[in-house]
Amino acid sequence: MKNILVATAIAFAFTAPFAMAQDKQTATATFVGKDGKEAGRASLTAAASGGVLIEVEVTGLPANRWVAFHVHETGKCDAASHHESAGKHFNPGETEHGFLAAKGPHAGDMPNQYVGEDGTLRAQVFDSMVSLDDKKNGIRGRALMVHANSDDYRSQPSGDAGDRLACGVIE
Ligand SMILES: [Cu+2]
Repeated sequence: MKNILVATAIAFAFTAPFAMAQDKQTATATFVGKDGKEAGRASLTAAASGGVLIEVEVTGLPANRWVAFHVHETGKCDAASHHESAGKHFNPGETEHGFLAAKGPHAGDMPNQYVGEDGTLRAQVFDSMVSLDDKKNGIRGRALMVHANSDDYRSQPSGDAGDRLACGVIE
């Protein structure tokens, strides 16, 4: 009897992580602000025909302005490094940055978003160039980034978007 219980416990220990594995069609991100404190969340949902819908709410941003919003290549949000830890834009196609660049855009490029009077960014953004699967354009394990300035959609390598104010690893 004792042996059966041990065997059951071992089997559970091995199967539990798979049972709890995240739905492949969805992901979440928790943002870390400039000060290292939690600054918001995002929910990501993969579309059946490709692309990912991103619903985002980030607080503590400069009010009444347009800010850049990108996917960066490294899923590491370290406020002490001013979120430089997240690396460059996610760019699996090795293209240029910007919707208005001749050889753009990066897969991680997304349109500027507006921060309201309360310093909170609330948006729903669709990036048709990325996925949540294991393919080359998969963004799970990478980072969402909100910048201090708007993206000019042309300047290399990152649209002259300024400081990195909030960063969230896509999990
Ligand atoms: Cu960026």
